[in-house]
Amino acid sequence: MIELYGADYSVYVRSARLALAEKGLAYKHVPIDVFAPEGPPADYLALHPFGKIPALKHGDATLYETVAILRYIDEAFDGPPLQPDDPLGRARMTQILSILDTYAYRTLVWDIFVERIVKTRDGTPADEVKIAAAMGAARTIITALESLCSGGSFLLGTRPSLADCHAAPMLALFQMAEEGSLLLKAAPRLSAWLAHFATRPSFQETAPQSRD
Ligand SMILES: N[C@@H](CCC(=O)N[C@@H](CS)C(=O)NCC(=O)O)C(=O)O
Repeated sequence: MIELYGADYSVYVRSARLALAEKGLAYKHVPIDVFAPEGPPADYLALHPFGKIPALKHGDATLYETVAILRYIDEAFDGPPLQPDDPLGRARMTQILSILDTYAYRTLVWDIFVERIVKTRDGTPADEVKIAAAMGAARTIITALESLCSGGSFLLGTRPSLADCHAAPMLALFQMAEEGSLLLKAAPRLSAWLAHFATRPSFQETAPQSRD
């Protein structure tokens, strides 16, 4: 039995859920709200000492850090492979995963999507200075991903990989902000990939039900 801990509003949890769905694996989703006023339950820290989501349990094995979870999902179970066969393809996949974690998450999700969409939902004004300051980095991220995108149906060619699973949740939120939509329009391969990936059953099944 696989157990995945986390909230469906989280882009990182959605990456893991996308990999599980693309692999065709059944799992139990255990909700953990890291943004609850009282924080995550104290016993969750035994699974994730940094108190982030997701974490995964499989038998006696426990894992945290999404990229480690993604690799485990792909390598420990049967199902369609979610990593390229060749060394350069695998290196490109790792490069994209690293760009997403190191540069994209904070800039695209927190500095732009959360400011422009989440904060303004309840009437709080967006921090325009923060958004403007993030735009240079956002442009660099989108340009880099556009140049790494193969132009096929998936980021890296003709079958889905962990790169798609990790990139789609972040870019889908970014695109909801007008700044994201404009930058993505100038990246035709990346936009076409995102539009295509968004039609996959895995993406539709993992749409956030609660808050983004
Ligand atoms: N490095 C972690 C990052 C996970 C992460 O930041 N998750 C967010 C939700 S999308 C979180 O738990 N945030 C809670 C917080 O920052 O307090 C991973 O790769 O899993």
